Amino acid sequence: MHSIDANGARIPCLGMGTWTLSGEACSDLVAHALSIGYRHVDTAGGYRNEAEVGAGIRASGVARDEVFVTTKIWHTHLQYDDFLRTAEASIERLGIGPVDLLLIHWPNPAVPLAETIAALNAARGNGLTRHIGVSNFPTGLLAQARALSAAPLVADQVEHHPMLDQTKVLAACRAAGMAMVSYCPLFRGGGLFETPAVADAARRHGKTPGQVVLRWQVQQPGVAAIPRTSRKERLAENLDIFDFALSEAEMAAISALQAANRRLCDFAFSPEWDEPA
Ligand code: 1BO
Repeated sequence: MHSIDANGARIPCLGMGTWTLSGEACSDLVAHALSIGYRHVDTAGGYRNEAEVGAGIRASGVARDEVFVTTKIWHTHLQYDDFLRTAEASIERLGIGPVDLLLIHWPNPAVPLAETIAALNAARGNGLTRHIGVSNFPTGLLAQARALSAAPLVADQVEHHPMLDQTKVLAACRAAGMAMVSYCPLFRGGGLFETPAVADAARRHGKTPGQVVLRWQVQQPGVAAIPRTSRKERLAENLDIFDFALSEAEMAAISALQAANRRLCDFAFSPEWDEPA
């Protein structure tokens, strides 16, 4: 598995997203993912499945230090004490010791960023996490967060797929030595798989459209992707992207689709996003 070196963190460039997974099915799927080679699992307090994700990791038998585990703190818990209490509760629920990466899940303008970044650094200092970062931070907020943080931020996890222009966030992450981690990386069901850029590349390489899109993700320096699925066969399909490469022309044709700039995850509490490049 290829990894990204990001300010001291080694982040496997393909991970398992767990948003919407729950119960025993979640634990089973996490254990299965690790058994077939996944080494990066993403969860969040807001997903309400940390206990199940932790159980799956423990059940897999894969050594803890071989798996890169991320969790995130929901935007309603960003005040200093609340943040630390919430982080401790997440670690407790996971039951696997410190996580590898702790993220602020969404910014919250009602809480001074300096206060939350101080708490994030304290969580690292207290040994709750090895590395820290942010999620859903557009470039302006990312710059502020970096300036406020004593420890380096290692990732910004954002929605990213060929139908959404995240050129500016990716450039900012690269300039800062950070990884950009793509959630909703496949834009599945949104018409992307039927575009000639994706469908033709899939035919040429004997791969599925989903594999082509994931390959497009991880072939970009500094990008990791965390597709989610509830199906075991899809887990295997998503992982099978390291035996082919897209040509420069194929990468460019898929990247050109970003002009559509369609976002799946936009909520009342979302920050003001970057304009397309
Ligand atoms: C609302 C959750 C978005 C991805 O973590």
